[in-house]
Amino acid sequence: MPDVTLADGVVDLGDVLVILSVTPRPPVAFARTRFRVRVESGGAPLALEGGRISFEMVMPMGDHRYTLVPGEDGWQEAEVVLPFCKSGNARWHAIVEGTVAGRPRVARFRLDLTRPGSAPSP
Ligand SMILES: [Cu+2]
Repeated sequence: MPDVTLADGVVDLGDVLVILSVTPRPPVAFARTRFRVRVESGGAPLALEGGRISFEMVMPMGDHRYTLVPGEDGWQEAEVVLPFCKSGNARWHAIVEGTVAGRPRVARFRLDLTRPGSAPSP
């Protein structure tokens, strides 16, 4: 499963590629984070209809579902805020869903949230 914590991730679904890009990197818990999705075939962007992205982790952490809206350059995006799990587990899964060329598609990625204010003290 591609890790999008520090770089764009690509899932190859055979006939299409699903690319997920996160800003900023690494993503920080409780902070506004932009998730951008692009679907390509042969280097050309394809329309993703009904695009959405949801987030889950090992333990139930509430409902985190977002509708992807059109952004720049053929990307679709969502502004997301994710909590930091009290267990200390930073690992989340991002699930991108939608319809491409009439077929439902699902692509799964993983990411690790940075704990807010976790910069090392001097
Ligand atoms: Cu938790």
